[in-house]
Amino acid sequence: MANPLYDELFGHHANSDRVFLLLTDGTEITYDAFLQMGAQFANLTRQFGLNPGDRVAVQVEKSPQALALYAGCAQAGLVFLPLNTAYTADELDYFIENSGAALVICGDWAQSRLDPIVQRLGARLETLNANGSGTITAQWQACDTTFDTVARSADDLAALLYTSGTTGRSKGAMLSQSNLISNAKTLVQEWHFGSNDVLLHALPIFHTHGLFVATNVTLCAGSSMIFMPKFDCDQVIAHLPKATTMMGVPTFYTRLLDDSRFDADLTRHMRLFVSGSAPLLADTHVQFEQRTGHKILERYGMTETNMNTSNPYHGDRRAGTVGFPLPGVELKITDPQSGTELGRDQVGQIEVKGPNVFQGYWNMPEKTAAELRADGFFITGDLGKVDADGYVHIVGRNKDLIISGGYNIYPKEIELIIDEQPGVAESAVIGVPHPDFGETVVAVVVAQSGATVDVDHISAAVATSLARFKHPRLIDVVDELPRNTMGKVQKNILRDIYK
Ligand code: MCA
Ligand code: AMP
Repeated sequence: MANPLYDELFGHHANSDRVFLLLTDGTEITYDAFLQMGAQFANLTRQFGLNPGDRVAVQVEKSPQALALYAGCAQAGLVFLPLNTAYTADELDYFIENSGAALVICGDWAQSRLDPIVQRLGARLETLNANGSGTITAQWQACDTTFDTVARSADDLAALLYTSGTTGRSKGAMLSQSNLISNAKTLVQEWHFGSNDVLLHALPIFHTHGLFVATNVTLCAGSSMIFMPKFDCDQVIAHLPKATTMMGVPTFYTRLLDDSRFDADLTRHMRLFVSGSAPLLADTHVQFEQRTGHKILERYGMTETNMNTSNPYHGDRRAGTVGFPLPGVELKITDPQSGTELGRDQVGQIEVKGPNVFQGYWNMPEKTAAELRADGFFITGDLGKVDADGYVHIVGRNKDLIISGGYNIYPKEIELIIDEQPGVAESAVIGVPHPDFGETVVAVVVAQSGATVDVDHISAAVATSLARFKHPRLIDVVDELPRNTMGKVQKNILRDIYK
């Protein structure tokens, strides 16, 4: 029966003995072996009583089995909900409750903290560890390696990915099957992926970049991936000779450039390096070309939209730009106040429309309406312009967002916790330049009159609630925050002071 996502990305590899995953210990996993794992998981979900459309929340370390959960969900018509392994119990509680996930899969390390949450919410908890062990493994190994693919339509939901919001509450971006398929096909074409490609995959698989860009493109093209547990410079340098392409966040490339072994010889055989998720400094682009002779191809995307623009494969890859709208994607620059479209070289908010644009936020119609216009244009919250040659430049953000090492951090989420702490009158959380992560988090705190603020207490409170990558690296107590005449905190002044 038809299930476009499964058929287009996975199903056509059935019985293929081509290598899909190359692990760092030399193990090779064929497409067929991978699909069998996925089918076993799909069978298991049926035994668990899950029905098409149910959400499966997954907070597990990167492994072939973890990726097979995605294949199994696609085949069984379940909605895949991957979660950052850094998220704390507080964060997970919200995602599980908000999504109404029927099944939650986590590593052994997270079981005790998730148990009370899933019990309260009436979900089922299973475990899967990085080495493939876990409560789920024995059960799925007893399952059939074939599964009758559940019929779905291209409009059905394939995945729910949570993205933080300016109000501090995360929103589940609903991605349909056709959102994912259309983008994967476009990227395969635009970046010339073929079955002979070997992608070096060092990204996490719980976000769009590692899952829907890197993995879906590989699946769509029938290529192979060198599947690394995480980014590690030594490992990347050791395995690069077997790769033809690599995708990464800017931090990957700056870390590689800091290593003298990364040079033209090591990369001579490579055909493509792609960067995204955060701005690639023009300086990094230039340094990379000088060192290796390769021009990094920078592209621009979002959780809500997958990829929107890309520098050209053939043609001039311009540093400091994110290239042209992808085929089928309309992009316009509008005035943030009036919504009127602006002309070439004028800076405004970036809006996009196309088959890649999501279906709205899960159970949040008012947030959907605020960002997704009735005519299909999505207001990205990024500020940019289109230059005379048609290249898109991202020049800033209309949303209060920090991007650290490719992870998004919404200041409001941190401010809400700091403001609740004893003696705190108010706080402002900002991003400041960081040589490794691009940006890092600084919290500026004002004490209530006559009170003293305990910075260690604030750190501990933030650590209890929020993932490590969101923790302020500096908490500074000041007398007052700079404000404009309207009384709004001027974060630009704070950014200048703390940079
Ligand atoms: C780890 N830490 C971080 C980050 N990662 N802190 C801030 N920002 C981060 N990104 C913490 C660790 O918990 C650790 O804490 C300390 O910083 C140093 O860790 P380190 O070992 O240096 O980090 P790492 O494990 O090497 O990780 C850095 C990384 C990783 C490799 C850059 O963050 C990463 O893989 N980032 C990729 C993110 C990504 O895939 N984004 C795509 C989102 P402690 O102090 O306790 O030791 S999708 C997206 O944005 C859109 C759609 C798009 O366009 O792609
Ligand atoms: P997320 O919603 O977590 O997927 O993050 C999407 C955001 O990352 C975008 O709205 C941009 O602000 C940022 N982003 C992604 N790619 C780029 C890029 N190439 N240059 C600058 N910012 C980027």
